[in-house]
Amino acid sequence: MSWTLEKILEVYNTPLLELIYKAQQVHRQYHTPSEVQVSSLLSIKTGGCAEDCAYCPQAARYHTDINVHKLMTKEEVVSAATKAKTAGASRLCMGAAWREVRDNRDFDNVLEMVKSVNGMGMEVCCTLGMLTEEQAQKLANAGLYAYNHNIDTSEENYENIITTRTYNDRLHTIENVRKAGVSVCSGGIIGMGESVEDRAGMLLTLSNLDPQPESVPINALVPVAGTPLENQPLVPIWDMVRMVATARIVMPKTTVRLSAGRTRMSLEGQALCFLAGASSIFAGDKLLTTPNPDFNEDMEMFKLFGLTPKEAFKEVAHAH
Ligand code: SAM
Ligand code: DTB
Ligand code: SF4
Repeated sequence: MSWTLEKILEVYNTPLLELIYKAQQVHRQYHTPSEVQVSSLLSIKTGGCAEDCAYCPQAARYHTDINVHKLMTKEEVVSAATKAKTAGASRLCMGAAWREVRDNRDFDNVLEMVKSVNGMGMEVCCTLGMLTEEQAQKLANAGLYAYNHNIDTSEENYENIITTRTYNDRLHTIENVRKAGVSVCSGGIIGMGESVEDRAGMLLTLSNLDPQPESVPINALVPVAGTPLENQPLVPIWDMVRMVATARIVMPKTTVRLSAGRTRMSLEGQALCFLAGASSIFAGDKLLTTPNPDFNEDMEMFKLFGLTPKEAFKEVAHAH
């Protein structure tokens, strides 16, 4: 099915309970409703980034209170991965505050980290900024499972959020990841002051990728002091539910991740997001630089809702 902006807006604006019901129907057709993919985030290089992403505490130009550090060692990464795996995460996502990957020693070290974590039987994901086709291939050869590269918002709204690169730069990296045979993870953020059309526009771009991304993270902005978006009001949970449900309906096979912003969501709110088709979370008490509910809290939530963490390397159950 090929979506248009109008059709996506119509889905987004469906009466709320009707929308959740429709999304849940699609969800059950393509996914096992009790399974949730659990990823753990690790910031392997924090802060000092040259880009001007208005939401980001790691951009060097904003004065934020974060613990800036250079690239971690492989040993530090393996120890963090072991902890995450023991706690129940099947995927480790390593993030670096880089504009793009450069062909230097740091990149060679990242390739070694990917090999090690893959060797532990975990799915390895990286988010390192822009990549060339060759770099994507090197990551694939090292055993990379997925690459995260968000488009963040609509094409029209992009320059209001980021000026140091273009929407096309983003799409180009996603293409390079695809060519290397690595699973694509791409989504965005709501609560940055965007319009409903921008939200639908972002989903339109993602749904038009061929094939559609295997995973789509939906983040609620975490406003960080010192960034241009520090005073943005809290995203209503209903917007999050609508966004998750719409992503679920327009990209039926995709894993929709209820990503940043969960510390300010109630359990009831999160339950509605799972009903609306979210089937993945970031677990562990830290996202990249900001707080997240801790593992035990999330396992309690899973128990309460009757959810179980999905094993590594298991395909989503596709309907025929
Ligand atoms: N530098 C790389 C890049 O930009 O692709 C990788 C790391 S970057 C921090 C990964 C993603 O985190 C961004 O694309 C954005 O969607 C999300 N993100 C960053 N800061 C955020 C915030 N304050 N609230 C919600 N999401 C955020
Ligand atoms: C994604 O979409 N969200 C994650 C992950 N991909 C890399 C990052 C969220 C970051 C939230 C702000 C922070 O902790 O710095
Ligand atoms: Fe840098 Fe990524 Fe943050 Fe943008 S989102 S400032 S590219 S770390």
